[in-house]
Amino acid sequence: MRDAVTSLIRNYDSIGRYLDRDALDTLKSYFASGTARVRVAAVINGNASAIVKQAGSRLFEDIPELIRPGGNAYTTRRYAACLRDMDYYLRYASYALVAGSMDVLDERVLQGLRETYNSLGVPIGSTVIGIQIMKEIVKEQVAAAGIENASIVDQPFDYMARELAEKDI
Ligand code: CYC
Repeated sequence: MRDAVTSLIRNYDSIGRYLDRDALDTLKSYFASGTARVRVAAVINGNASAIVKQAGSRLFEDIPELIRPGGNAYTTRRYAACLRDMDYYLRYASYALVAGSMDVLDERVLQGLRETYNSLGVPIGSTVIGIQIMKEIVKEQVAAAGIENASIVDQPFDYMARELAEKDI
């Protein structure tokens, strides 16, 4: 698992070079957004269960078939599994935000996930919508907390959504 700094060092070490201008710019922008990253993580940590609950309600409002007989989130067990998955996405998004790297998402969340979802009939399109809804809720809360530089929030949610959806054959 890597963060923005360890990824950079690893790349430069592999070619035996000192950190050049590009590397220093990357580092500067990571450190400049550091306070915002930590503050966003604090907003997520402090509101995680409410965010997941609200996102679930919006998702099932938008796509009510999911919780009707035959829907993938029908039955209490699957409903709970769906909210649990949303909670995973939120928690790992907060890690990726702090790390300034999507590596943790690849390693801990996305690896093999599509295959699992496909074999269980979990609809990927609806999951992607759920991830986007969570992103919007987090952005609302981040804006309400007066955090500037909040553009960093999109990245992990968009990354998970894209990786889940795009590789769908
Ligand atoms: C199931 N979600 C699963 C399963 C895994 C994950 C492994 C199968 C095993 C289980 O039921 O627990 C996902 N597990 C993860 C992830 C991690 C992990 C991401 C990384 C930390 O360890 N169904 C819907 C909605 C969606 C949904 C669109 C919620 C957004 O209709 C989710 N996931 C869902 C459901 C199941 C599931 C309903 C249960 C499916 C079943 O057993 O039939």
